[in-house]
Amino acid sequence: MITNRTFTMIKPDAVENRHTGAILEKINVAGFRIVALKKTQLSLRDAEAFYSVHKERPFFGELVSFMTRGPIVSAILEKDNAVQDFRTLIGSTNPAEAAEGTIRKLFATSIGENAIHGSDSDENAAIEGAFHFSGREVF
Ligand code: 3AN
Repeated sequence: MITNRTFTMIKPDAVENRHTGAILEKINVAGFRIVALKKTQLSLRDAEAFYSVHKERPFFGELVSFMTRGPIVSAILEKDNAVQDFRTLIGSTNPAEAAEGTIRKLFATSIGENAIHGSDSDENAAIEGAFHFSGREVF
C-alpha cells in the first residue's frame, strides 16, 4: 500500500470561479508533488459511484448534481504524510469553520460547494486515484 499519496479534485465551483491556478500554486508551495493531473467532467454515474458511501445522506442528490455540473481538476499528490497534511491544507468541510489560510477558507462558499476534495485515508486515496487515473497517467 502506497502511504505517501493522496487524491484531490478541484470542484466545479472553484473551477468556474477561476481558482484552479491559485489552488495548484498553494498545493505546490505546501510541498506536494503532482504525480497525475487532468481536467475532466464527472458523469452522473461517475459521481454516484465516487460518493456511494454518502448515498443514504440527505445531501446526496445535491452533492451529485453539484459535482457533475461542470468540469473538475483531479490530481494525485505525493508527500510524506500526504493524506493528513493535505486535509490540514484544505481545512474543514464547512468553510465557516475552516482555519485561516486554508484552501476552503480562501475559496469555498458553503459546506456543499466547498472548492476541493481530499481523501480521508490512505486506502481511499488509492481507490480514488485508481478511479480517476490509469497507470499510464501517473508519473
Ligand atoms: P470532506 O470532503 O471534508 O471529507 P465529507 O466526506 O463528510 O467531507 O463529505 C463529502 C462531501 O459532501 C463534502 N466535500 C461536501 O461537498 C458534501 N457535504 C458534506 N456535508 C454536507 C452537507 N451537510 N450539505 C451539503 N453537502 C455536504
